[in-house]
Amino acid sequence: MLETVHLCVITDPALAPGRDHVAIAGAALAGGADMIQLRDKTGSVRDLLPQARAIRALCRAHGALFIVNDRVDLALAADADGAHVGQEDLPASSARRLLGPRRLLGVSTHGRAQAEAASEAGADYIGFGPLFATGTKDTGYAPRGLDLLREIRRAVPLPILAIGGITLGNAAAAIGAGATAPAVISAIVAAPDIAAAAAAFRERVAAAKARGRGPA
Ligand code: TZP
Ligand code: MG
Repeated sequence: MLETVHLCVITDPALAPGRDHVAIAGAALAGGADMIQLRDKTGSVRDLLPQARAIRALCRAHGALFIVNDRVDLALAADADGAHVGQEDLPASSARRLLGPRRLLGVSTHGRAQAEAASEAGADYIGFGPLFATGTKDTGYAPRGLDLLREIRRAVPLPILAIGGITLGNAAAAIGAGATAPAVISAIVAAPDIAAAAAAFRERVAAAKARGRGPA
């Protein structure tokens, strides 16, 4: 399932006034997202749990994967498909132990050594970025670019979600350089019509996958 993912949408209510995580996820799924990541840096786990459970149900109904960012406890409590940790969160090996062998573990990476370490620690997929410039998160990293994505594609056997500044205009390039799928926040969540934006991405990614990868 991970290998065939086309579009991961990451929920961020700060970019979608009047919409909560569930509404964002519902619209993204209606447009064709096949992976949702719940990402909330400020809410209490008590408030997030019912939203996570609602997204879990929506994802099941759409046959989509549901991943919780940062919080392995929330992922387990909501019966999510998995959790996604960054370089400053629980170490991947600890997250893997908590999640068990069946749930998915994603790890954010910014370079080749981190990608290889994530793979060795038992990640099921890696996030790689920021691929392009983004205003959504101060990552502390310059844009990593397509050449490094190609290098990581060659070095690591896992699915790669490209993240950071992904737009309708550059998503195909990310796929061509070896990404399995884009992970998108602002270009979809801040769009006036989230479902339509997700549908446009899905189509763009499907077309790029049909064309196959460019030269390594
Ligand atoms: N991690 C690396 S870049 C980023 C995260 C969470 C933000 C991506 O947001 P956008 O709006 O799709 O550039
Ligand atoms: Mg994190």
